[in-house]
Formats: sequence, structure tokens, C-alpha cells
Amino acid sequence: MEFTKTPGWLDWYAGPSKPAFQLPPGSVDAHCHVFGPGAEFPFAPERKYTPCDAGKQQLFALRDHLGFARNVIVQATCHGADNRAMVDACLASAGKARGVATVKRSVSDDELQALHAAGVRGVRFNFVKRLVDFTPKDELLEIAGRIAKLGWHVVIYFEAVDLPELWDFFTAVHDDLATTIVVDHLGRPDVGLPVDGPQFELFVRFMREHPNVWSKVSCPERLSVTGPPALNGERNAYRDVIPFAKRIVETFPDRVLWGTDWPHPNLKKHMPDDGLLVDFIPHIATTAESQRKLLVDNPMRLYWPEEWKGS
Ligand code: 0GY
Repeated sequence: MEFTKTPGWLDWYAGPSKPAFQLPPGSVDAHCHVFGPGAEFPFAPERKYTPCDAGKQQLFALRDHLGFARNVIVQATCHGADNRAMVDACLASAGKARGVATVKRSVSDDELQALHAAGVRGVRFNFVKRLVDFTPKDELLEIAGRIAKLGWHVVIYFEAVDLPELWDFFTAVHDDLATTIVVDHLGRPDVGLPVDGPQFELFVRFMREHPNVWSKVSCPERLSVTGPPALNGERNAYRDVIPFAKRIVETFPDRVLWGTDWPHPNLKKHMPDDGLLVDFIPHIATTAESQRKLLVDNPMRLYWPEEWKGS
């Protein structure tokens, strides 16, 4: 099947630089995707965008180039609840990738077991209005209750402006669930606002009051207003995001994850050099201990607990 990319869609950055920052051994890229390839794994009819192809071989090559040991492959909305591309990538990874799936309430126990065997350890619910229609609370709770029995967790994606409206819903979900809840990309704050202003304080409070909530401190390229560095060899990019991500890493060091977000869906103006993204890490996790927790201990505890002996 032939797919035509959404107009203005930017392909991932070819030939990323080598990061100056050396990742700790065993580091996990805990948020990335595969797109198709569409001819093999068709995009979902209900998708809100059509991406470029970005398959598992390219993802694994990037992992090795940047110095990561493992990936967590998150189901992207362009594949709906058809997890085949993500599952195929996990199975081909020789144990170096785990997955986060999207499932509907109609999913059978056998299907959940097959996803588990492939390496899936979480389900994602998306609350970003431009990407999907919301999952109703009763459906989310029903699915979350079933996957909790497999030891999986819940990943949620929302934008900061919507947190006040979603607060009661997420709190009820949190209180009803024994699982970890991982928030994508710092809850997408407006980094043009103060880091200690009401919008980001609400997110910090959300994490403080809900001890099962973790956050990915990822996607500076998506959140940044000031944008990438000038073309002068400068490697300190997306500086306006640093105070936000650093605050979360320092306040909740045992509940943070980091990922590239390769191949970077829906970026219309600027496609990041993934090597530069890795060089963002030491600005938000400034000690060897916090880097090890962010990149190794935390993702290993969540995704490979059976292999994790502690550092
Ligand atoms: C991300 C961000 C986005 C898209 C998706 O599944 C998706 O389509 O997550 C976005 O457009 O902000 O985490 O990849």
C-alpha cells in the first residue's frame, strides 16, 4: 500500500552527530517510535497524520550510533491500536527493546499475553486533542485494571493547558490503580511561562501528590520556543527547556525517564539532530548519580525488572 506523507512533514535527521556527552553504560532510550514501513505495516485508517517510513533497522542504527544499549518503543497514534510494527521491532531487537502498546477494550487476554511475550510492558492513553479522541474513563480503568495484572504500567500524554480539566480524572485513575503512571514530555508545559509559575507548579504538584506518577523529561525540541542552536558549532540547544526538565529531575530523581522521541512526529519547522538531543542530558541531570538514575536505573526498574540487580 502506498502512503503519501502529510504536507509539510519533516523526515528524521539523516547523519546525526556523535554526542559529546558519553552515556552511562546500559543507557535506555525510553521514548521512541517506529513508523511502518507503510508497505509492510499499513498506517491506521483513523490516523490524524501520515508520517514518513521509519523502521526498526534505522532505529537500531541510531541506538548504536548514539551509544544507547536499549530502546522503549512507544506505539504512535498513526498506527492506532494495530501494534504489529512496534511488536515486530521488539521481537527483532534480541531483548534490547521493550514496548508500550495501544489497546482497545475489545483486546482479548490471549492478545495481551502475546504482547507481553513480545516485550510490551505498558499501555499508552493519549489526551492530546489534535492526535486522538479521548478514551472514556470507564474504558481506561477497565484496560488499566487488566494490564496491571501483567505488571504493566500506564503512559499518558497530555498538554499542560488541559491538566486542570483532566486533574480529577487522572487523580481518580491514580487512586484506583496500583500501577505506575508515566507522563510523556513533562506534561508539555509552555516554557515561555515561568518555571515557578502556576502552570508548571500544577504539574509539580501532580507528581508530588501522586507518588505513582513518573515523568519523561524528553522532547526539548518540541517544547522549546527559542529553538535549536545557531549554526556555529554550539551544542547547548533548547536552553529555555532546561529549567523545567532540571527541576523535575532534581525533585523526583527516582521517577524520571529520558528518550529521543525519534523519528519525531509532527515537527513542522525544525528536525533535531539526535546527537544534540543527547547533549541536552547533562544540562538537566547534572551529576553522575542523577544521570545513572535517569538513563539506567529508572528505565531498567520499569521495563526490565527481572534483569535489574541495582547499581
Ligand atoms: C510523541 C509526540 C507526538 C505524537 C505522538 O503517537 C503520536 O502520534 O506521540 C506529538 O505529535 O506531539 O511523543 O511522539
